[in-house]
Amino acid sequence: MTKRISLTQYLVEQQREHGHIPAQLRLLIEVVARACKRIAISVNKGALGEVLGSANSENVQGEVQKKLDIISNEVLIEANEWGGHLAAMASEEMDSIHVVPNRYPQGEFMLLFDPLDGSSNIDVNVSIGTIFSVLRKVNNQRGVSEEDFLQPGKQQAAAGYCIYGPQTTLVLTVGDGVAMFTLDREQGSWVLTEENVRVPEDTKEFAINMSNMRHWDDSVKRYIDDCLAGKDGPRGKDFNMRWVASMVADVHRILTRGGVFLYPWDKREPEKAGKLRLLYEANPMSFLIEQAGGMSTNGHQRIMDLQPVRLHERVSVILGSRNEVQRVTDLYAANK
Ligand code: AHM
Ligand code: MG
Repeated sequence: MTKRISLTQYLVEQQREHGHIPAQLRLLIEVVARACKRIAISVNKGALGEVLGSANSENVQGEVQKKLDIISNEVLIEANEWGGHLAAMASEEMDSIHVVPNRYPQGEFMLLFDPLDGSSNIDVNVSIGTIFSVLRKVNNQRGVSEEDFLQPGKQQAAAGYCIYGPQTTLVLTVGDGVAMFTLDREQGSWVLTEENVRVPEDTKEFAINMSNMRHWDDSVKRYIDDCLAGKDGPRGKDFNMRWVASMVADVHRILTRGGVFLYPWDKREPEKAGKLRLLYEANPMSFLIEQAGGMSTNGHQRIMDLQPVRLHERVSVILGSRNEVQRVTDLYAANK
């Protein structure tokens, strides 16, 4: 029988052999993984758990919250606030940061998350997920403020997501490649099922919401037109298209077999930003994609170099197979 490596063993070995993971970070990742297990149970129950549907509330971005958005947010906060590994948390579903209450010790890390990404897919039984990002608190004073969270993505200490699909899979980077752990439901444990995940440099598959085509700018239009022209066009090959409308599912496919994902800025946006959130979605996914050998830009710049100015800031996202992302980014440069 092949030896099964648990998440705990993986983290202990990373800490021991490579020194990537200080003890607080190891605890943090284990706690997040445990919280994801609880979220997975709620997601699986669906209608039986009375967790489907809207919650009659809106988040800070004016989006209607689903019951499972709120449940997942609470699970993550409850699981993480008492362990002593965190100073504060920030979530797509909360207006402002959640500082660890005084009754608990304050840790050196800060956790950011989109508790349940792909909200439009919750009620229709399509894959959704939890995305998370970990930053170090850089100021040494006691207390933590929103500004402490405004760090470029390249400073992330760890990032990952858990996808609730046909399988429940936790995908993680601590800055030393990407590993995947599948939830063994009978044992209740995370088992290492993929290590050194690599995104192929080339692809014949793109992911974009085509219904927004009339709003795209010229660079994106040109790129997609060339793909659609197929093997008789300038690309000389036929392209396939996929769009799950859950970033976790689209990114998971790209980490598994390559591809390019675009949620670009479009002409409906008043400012030069896209739909996805820099701190909760774009940065953690960019960290994973880069660690797997892929590339991630906003069309002009590497996403992980961007200096955030606001907690809930949005950003244009183009990520995945290196040569495709480079191609889109070159088109932007040519259209300047
Ligand atoms: P959410 O965080 O409110 O769920 O929104 C983010 C999601 C992404 O998972 C996905 O890539 C995108 O929104 C889909 O948007 P659209 O419905 O415009 O295609
Ligand atoms: Mg989201």
